[in-house]
Amino acid sequence: MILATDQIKSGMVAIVGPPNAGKSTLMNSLLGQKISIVTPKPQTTRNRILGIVNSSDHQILLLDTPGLHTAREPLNREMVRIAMDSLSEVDIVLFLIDVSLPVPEKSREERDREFSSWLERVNCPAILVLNKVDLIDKKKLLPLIEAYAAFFPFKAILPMSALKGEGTESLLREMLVHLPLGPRYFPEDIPTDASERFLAAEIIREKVFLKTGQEIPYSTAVLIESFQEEPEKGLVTIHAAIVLEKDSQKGIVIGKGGLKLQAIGTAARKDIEKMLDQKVFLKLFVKVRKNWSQDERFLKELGF
Ligand SMILES: Nc1nc2c(ncn2[C@@H]2O[C@H](COP(=O)(O)OP(=O)(O)OP(=O)(O)O)[C@@H](O)[C@H]2O)c(=O)[nH]1
Ligand SMILES: [Mg+2]
Repeated sequence: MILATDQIKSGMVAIVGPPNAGKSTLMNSLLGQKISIVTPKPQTTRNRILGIVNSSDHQILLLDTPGLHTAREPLNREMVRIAMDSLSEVDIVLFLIDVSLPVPEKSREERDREFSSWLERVNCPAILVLNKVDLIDKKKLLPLIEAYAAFFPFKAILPMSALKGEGTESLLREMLVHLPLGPRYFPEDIPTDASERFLAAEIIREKVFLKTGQEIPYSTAVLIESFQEEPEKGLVTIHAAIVLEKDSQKGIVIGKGGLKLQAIGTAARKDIEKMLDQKVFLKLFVKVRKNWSQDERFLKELGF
């Protein structure tokens, strides 16, 4: 039984906002370690990913979510559903936007309508995070803050550079003001509930995003086919499939003489070794599953 005296500030905080705003970067920055993958391409995060921030007097369960956008395709609709569901299941919503993105006058109304339709779902304290302030002239901040304060009753509007870790302390303080008292839900030494298999697949997907252009990232899924640990050798052997949508995409991912796939494999192996703190033997296969992102059954296999 948990006694009232054991209670700390604890609860769930969803990080939501448009694609590429820096949600995953912020989650990693608050955690002090990399759990969520980050790339310069929008729609990198596809699932809800838990990151657990611990201290003696609080435990914050951060949920990194896929970017909110107007989605038509089945995979994107699932991603947006995951993010939207998070809005009504948490104690605090961090709504994160990229303030370095210019919004042309003619798109402003549309953008505001879109934001309103997302914020309508929020029934808990919401904090607006103005991210990427390292990229703008600080003089632009005050008018932005005033405009957003009139737009929605945010509990706070905080400038931030998630990349540089600037503003995270004020954000932490603000979150603690609005978090309820509760138990410590997870042991203190666990940074996420995601499995090592899931995180390994995400790292491989990140390298595909970083090393290929155009449509390939959005046509890529990664399935871990086997994950074998040999503790006595300090070695983990992972077989993973990079799943593409069309035959014509295979050559692009494999590259001339297999060089592209090799580069993806080497970069992924290094990060997975860091995560597991063990030597890793990573074997990548490239497979085609025609139009997998439209295939409800395959999306279920991927955990949607
Ligand atoms: N200059 C600058 N770049 C940032 C900042 N925060 C994030 N970025 C960059 O913005 C890009 C997107 O960051 P992510 O953290 O992947 O963004 P996201 O909101 O999780 O994106 P999705 O998962 O695609 O929705 C990456 O290239 C980051 O390095 C910031 O404060 N300043
Ligand atoms: Mg992300």
